[in-house]
Amino acid sequence: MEHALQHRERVGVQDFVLLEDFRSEAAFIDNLKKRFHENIIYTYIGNVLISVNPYKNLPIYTEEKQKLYYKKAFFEAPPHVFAIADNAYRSLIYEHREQCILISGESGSGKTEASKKVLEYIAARTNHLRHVENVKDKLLQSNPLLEAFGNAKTHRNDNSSRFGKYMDIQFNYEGAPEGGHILNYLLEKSRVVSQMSGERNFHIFYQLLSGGDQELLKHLRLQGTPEVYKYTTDMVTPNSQKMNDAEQFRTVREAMKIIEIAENEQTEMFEIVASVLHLGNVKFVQNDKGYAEILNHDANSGNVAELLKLNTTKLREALTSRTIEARGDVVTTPLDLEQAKYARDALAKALYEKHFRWLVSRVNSALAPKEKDPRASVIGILDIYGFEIFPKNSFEQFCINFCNEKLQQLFIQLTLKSEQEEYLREGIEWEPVEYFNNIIICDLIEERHRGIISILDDECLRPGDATDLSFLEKLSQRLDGHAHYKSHQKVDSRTQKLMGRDEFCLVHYAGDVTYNVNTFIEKNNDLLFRDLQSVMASSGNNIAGDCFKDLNLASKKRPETAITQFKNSLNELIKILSSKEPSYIRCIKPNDFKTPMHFDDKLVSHQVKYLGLMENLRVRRAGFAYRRTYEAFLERYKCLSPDTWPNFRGPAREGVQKLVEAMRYEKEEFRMGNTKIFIRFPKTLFDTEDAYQIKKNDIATIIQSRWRGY
Ligand code: AD9
Ligand code: MG
Repeated sequence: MEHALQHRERVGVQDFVLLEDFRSEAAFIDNLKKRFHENIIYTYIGNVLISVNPYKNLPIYTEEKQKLYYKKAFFEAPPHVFAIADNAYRSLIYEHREQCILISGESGSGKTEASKKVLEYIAARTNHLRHVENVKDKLLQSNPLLEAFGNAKTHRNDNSSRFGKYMDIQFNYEGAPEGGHILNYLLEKSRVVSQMSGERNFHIFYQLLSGGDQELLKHLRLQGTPEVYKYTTDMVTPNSQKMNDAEQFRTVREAMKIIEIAENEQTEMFEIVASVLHLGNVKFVQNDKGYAEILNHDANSGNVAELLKLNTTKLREALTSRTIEARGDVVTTPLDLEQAKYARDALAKALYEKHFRWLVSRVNSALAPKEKDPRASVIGILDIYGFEIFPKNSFEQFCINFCNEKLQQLFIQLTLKSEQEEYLREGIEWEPVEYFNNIIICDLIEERHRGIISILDDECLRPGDATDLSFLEKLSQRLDGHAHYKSHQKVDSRTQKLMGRDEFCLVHYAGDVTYNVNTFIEKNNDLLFRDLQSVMASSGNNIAGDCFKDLNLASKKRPETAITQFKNSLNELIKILSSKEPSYIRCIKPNDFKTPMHFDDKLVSHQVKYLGLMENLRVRRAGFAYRRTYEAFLERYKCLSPDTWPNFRGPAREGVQKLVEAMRYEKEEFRMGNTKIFIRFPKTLFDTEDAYQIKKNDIATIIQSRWRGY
């Protein structure tokens, strides 16, 4: 038999709180690595779960393993995503506190897989309950469906989510799931028209081309392989991948069935997907006046018009000219080649993105509970892109990193700050832990009238000659000297290179990121020419028509810019999350090669830093794991001492004092606050709980026997 010490030497500690050298990052990483090589991918920091992507299937998600976590406290079974799910579920059902599970980590670290495991666990966990027909299937099947349309192969992840997702699972008073709701964030729509070499467009294009049956493909006027279509041509798809795509297509169709998307709706969806492919192949020629034209026999624009039931001539006109209203006059100006290509790509992106939004709302209507339930409560799961630092960072990275600043701020508020404030309030003696509050960076980005977003919006709305560079100029004028802003005259601290003239750098909580302002204005304006909008609104394809109808063409008011929309939806999200009790899953990617058993210390160290794990551990170590009000504690555990059973007459605090004496708590195990008892180690509380369970069973026997008249 292996000695306990040897075992610990081999597999490390399951909670970093138990690490002797808890201030050392090297020891932290060593512990993760040891466990990783033993195929143990989960470790706690208190109630935060750290997960390292194993890049292989481990036998840890079976039904048996699931059962291991039913109603279990954290220390009673090895760390696991199921434990997080079970705790959240129990807190919701028994203590009536709404929950959210926040999953973060960089691309490929395992966030989406973790979120699916939570969902699967909850589905299994509630099997014994009378449940609403099909609702679990719908919840589970929403994943493959949305992934087909919203995920793509990237360098970092073969199944990378290109949108952020927050999903509420709604439970009835019995604890059975009765519905759900999804919010989606910022689909990376630029991927529709171009991808980095070696990456792919969204899965659905390839799935449809490889898996669609002859009849469907004929109807969609699609022939051949992805290489034929400009938007999917960049990567040659190997045969094995094609088979996989075809297989996935069957899964998607199955999911559509379960979500109850009718056959005719499905056809309309595929007509839209196919139209995007045809649009990409629309070619423009230059006429003798130097303007763009689409040849009459161009089959691609004809296909789009046919599939979306549009007037072909109107579509061609809208792709090659632009109507502008100036002082009451309506003027139509022809587009040159560049402008026409821009208009075509803008239409493809808009069509795809609006269709994706439509799909999410379609899934939501399938997940909506049949009746309004005033007693419903929810567990939310957030699976959102992690912090990104690429060699070249653009508008998208700016949005994503802003999102991460906001989530870090929420983390600080929900854990670090509130933790320290509570000790203060309760008069508990303790050593404050230093932590960096990133609110200063959030303000730098989003403060009204002064922040980067305001400056960008002002520049976008300014009539005349606003350019990316004039935006950068304004940034530097207004923000130079800010501790977290570096203008392009400075040196990039990460690469030690002088920044380019079109770059600025933000000192994020997770590190310095240099952004290139190129296309900021265009992406933020997110303009689709009106002519294209009104053509699309006339589409006889119901979904496409619906997608574009909402846009109020008559309104003179400018629509909100992309970044302001994003900011607003993010602040909504933060509001939702703040009202819930959070659990955290922090995902780590062990290597850049998507391979098992390879643990890259440097890569992991970087993630440990920007996930703030060392800080997290320091706060946790310094603090008390559990706390309860004296009243609640006394009420639950009063049977554990004759002094307090069956009732204690006097202040609850004194009752609890009697209880801890009876339980022989050691001095360092607990503190008595103003209104609560604080317990330092989880085990202390669990021992107490065990004693309570034993006693409770005794008492139940006594009461039962009395009742039976024995
Ligand atoms: V991205 O930001 O959406 O690009 P994620 O979501 O963090 O990213 P994902 O969950 O998609 O990463 O995981 C990437 C791949 O790693 C998966 O497709 C699996 O092949 C692999 N993976 C992740 N977690 C596990 C796991 N627990 N067990 C086995 C895993 N494989
Ligand atoms: Mg993902």
